[in-house]
Amino acid sequence: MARQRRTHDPGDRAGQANHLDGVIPMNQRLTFSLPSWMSPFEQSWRGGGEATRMAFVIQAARRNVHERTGGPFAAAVFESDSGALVSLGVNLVTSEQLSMLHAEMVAIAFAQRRLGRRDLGRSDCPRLEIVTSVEPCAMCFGAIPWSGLRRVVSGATDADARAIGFDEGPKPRDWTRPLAERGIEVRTEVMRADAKSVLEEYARTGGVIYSPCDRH
Ligand code: AZG
Ligand code: ZN
Repeated sequence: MARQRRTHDPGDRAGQANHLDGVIPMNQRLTFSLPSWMSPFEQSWRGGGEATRMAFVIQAARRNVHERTGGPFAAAVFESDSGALVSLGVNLVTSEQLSMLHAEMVAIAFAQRRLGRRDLGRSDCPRLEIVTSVEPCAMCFGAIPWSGLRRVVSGATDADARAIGFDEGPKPRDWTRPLAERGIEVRTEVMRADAKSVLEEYARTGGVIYSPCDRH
């Protein structure tokens, strides 16, 4: 009988160079850090409505570009009614070398940790929304319903991100509809021109444009 191939069979690697030789061993804990400029920036939040929230998020994205701490994207979770800032995230893909660290993922993760719950949509808690400088990519689009967030506000569009070379992945063209069908309210193109100008500045100043499927 033919021997079944198992991916963890040590024989698979016999005589081959092990690409993990010399690489940091797998640890019990995965960490990533927010850039040091973010803490004072977060504390500067004074509250406000939708436009003020978006302006704050776009300013964070611009700062991330100027500080060269990641891609030209930021997102924040707010309490919809009070405007309290729950978390702020910026894109850390290049600085942390972790492809999952899109601004929205970082903001969602910090909101969940800060509140101590994965469900950000509990009906006995204040309604939460994510404000993102660029509309969610395929990954973040998927992550939003999993997080329980009730509302999404976005600035620049998928087309704006693609125009400077970002590949936003396989997302439905009418991406707001499946979210709306799940009871998630979506507002798009809020301060789009300002958010788009951050993308353009990043491209103009030589920022790394990575994609989901880089092949070398
Ligand atoms: C991205 N798109 C959004 N919306 N946010 C990020 O952090 C991204 N990184 N790459 N594309
Ligand atoms: Zn994303």
